[in-house]
Amino acid sequence: MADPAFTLIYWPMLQGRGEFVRLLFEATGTAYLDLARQPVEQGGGVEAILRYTQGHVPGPTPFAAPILLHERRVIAQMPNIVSHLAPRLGLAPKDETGRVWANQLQLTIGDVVDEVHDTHHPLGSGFVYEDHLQAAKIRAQFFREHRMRRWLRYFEAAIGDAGWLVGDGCTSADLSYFQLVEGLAFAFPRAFADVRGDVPRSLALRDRIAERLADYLASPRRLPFNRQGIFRDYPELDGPAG
Ligand SMILES: N[C@@H](CCC(=O)N[C@@H](CS)C(=O)NCC(=O)O)C(=O)O
Repeated sequence: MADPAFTLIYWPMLQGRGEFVRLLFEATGTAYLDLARQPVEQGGGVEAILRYTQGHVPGPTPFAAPILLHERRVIAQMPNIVSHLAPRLGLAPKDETGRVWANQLQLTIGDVVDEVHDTHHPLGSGFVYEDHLQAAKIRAQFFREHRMRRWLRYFEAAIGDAGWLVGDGCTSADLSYFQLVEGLAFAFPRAFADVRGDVPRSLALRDRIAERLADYLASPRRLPFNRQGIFRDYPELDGPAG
């Protein structure tokens, strides 16, 4: 069989930012090579990431994963990868206004992802979680009380009567929002329970996407959320939402 046209390179043990890319392929039945999840002898493993981020491969060097290889391009930055893939996979709005809006939402989802990461790593990524604990509790409480409901209400208000974030069909932004909602529900179950009544359209969108992705979500390709990814279920960081 010919090699797939698309190669994703991402940390093999966690969903992280790579999952936002993976969902585009999985939702559209697009073949892709998940390179770092292949054996090292076949060019996979963490070594695949390092080959690119350490500049051992010709072309522009990405700073971090996720990385997409497509044709002769090496593309990094999660929202940038999504905006490259969406029109090619039938997941982009048809008009330019819609595409700009979808991209804006995607970048905003990236902002939320950064904030969620900082709830458990407020001092930066150079320390183990235990070193963050005191600051993480303060940061997570702030996120729960002042940010989480606000973020979710923002996306809720963007969902139109058709039930999608942009226009009248499913776009890449919806798939990424699904992942965000799932991640928040996993990481902050208590806070999420407080907020869910405010966001019925978000929950309906989440369920619709889950249905579309049912085969993938039940497959071993979908890694479970874990404490290495962006969304981590530390009970000491959960609590009431504001
Ligand atoms: N803004 C970038 C962030 C990329 C990023 O931080 N990737 C993490 C994994 S999710 C990483 O590999 N970090 C390694 C590093 O920063 O050295 C994006 O959205 O892709």
